[in-house]
Amino acid sequence: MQIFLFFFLPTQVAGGTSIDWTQKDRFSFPNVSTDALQEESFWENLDADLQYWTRPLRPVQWYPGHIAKTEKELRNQLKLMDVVIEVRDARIPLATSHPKMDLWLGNRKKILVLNREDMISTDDRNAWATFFAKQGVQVVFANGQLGMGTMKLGRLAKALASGVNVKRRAKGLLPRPVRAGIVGYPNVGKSSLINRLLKRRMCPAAPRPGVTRELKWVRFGRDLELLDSPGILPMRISDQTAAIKLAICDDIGERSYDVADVGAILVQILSRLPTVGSDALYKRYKIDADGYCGKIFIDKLALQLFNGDSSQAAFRILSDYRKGKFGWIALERPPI
Ligand SMILES: Nc1nc2c(ncn2[C@@H]2O[C@H](COP(=O)(O)OP(=O)(O)OP(=O)(O)O)[C@@H](O)[C@H]2O)c(=O)[nH]1
Ligand SMILES: [Mg+2]
Repeated sequence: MQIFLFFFLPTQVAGGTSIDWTQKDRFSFPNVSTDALQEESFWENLDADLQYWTRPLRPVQWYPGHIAKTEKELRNQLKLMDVVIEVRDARIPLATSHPKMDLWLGNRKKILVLNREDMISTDDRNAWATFFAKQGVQVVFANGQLGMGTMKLGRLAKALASGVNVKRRAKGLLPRPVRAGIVGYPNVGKSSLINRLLKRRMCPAAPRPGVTRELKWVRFGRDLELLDSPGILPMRISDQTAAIKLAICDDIGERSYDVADVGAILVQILSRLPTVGSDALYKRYKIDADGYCGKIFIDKLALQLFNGDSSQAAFRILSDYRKGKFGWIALERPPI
């Protein structure tokens, strides 16, 4: 596929990529549909486009007091864990991967949870499953809202840590509950997963980042203890394309970004994405999108519905995306 694209795609232009699909009839590739090629090229170009679009913007950074306060405490607690459950947002598994996590965990046993599995397509899910399987990483797809995957997670955590009590018995000690720490970026669904597993609302959960502010131990039956933790982000996010994805997916505090800027970028993404495209945007808002200037689109929507308030217009588009009004759309695909 990559070889085809090499011959097929025209030059990359400043301001993103330009694909001249009028050329498509001049070539014919057996067994490769135009839609598949378009989609492939969209994913290949997305990060380069995002880099170009985010460069002039104020950097997105969010490191509120409660993260600064609990990060060190969490790092110390991680040393006591038998197993760590790292939760990521299935729409952006790379952008929700903390650059220091592996360092903090050392050779501690880890389970990777891709939560919000209901918010991605089966193709996305299969692609990530293959990607992580190749890396030898144990992945559980879960839904913290409805509970799918949580029983498996509980079972897996206990199974991975079973060696702890084998060692204790050998030393003549009584068995103790397995300790599992739940860690991850804000708003990815950590507390919801615990509540679903316990079938009780033991940990506060709500649709905004920064709800859990302190570490909290809860017990699941006689043999598993779970540590809920506040969402942790790096103090400085160096990759601003990742930061924009966090903003679009509501995984970073709202005060860290300009909602109009982020909404404009989302319009550009959606209008270029073959599975959405400007037709779907037109159908929903009755405004033409061209894939290059999301800001004009937002301004038009602001005049049409919000008395010229572009923040409100941008927020409408962001919340439509988050509610799946354009279909469930992931913002990342595994690197090839
Ligand atoms: N659609 C969907 N929503 C989910 C899923 N898991 C959690 N949610 C929702 O996402 C929101 C955030 O969930 P939380 O459990 O508070 O997330 P958290 O990771 O604990 O967030 P912080 O404590 O802020 O770090 C809640 O409104 C949940 O109902 C899921 O798998 N799918
Ligand atoms: Mg929480």
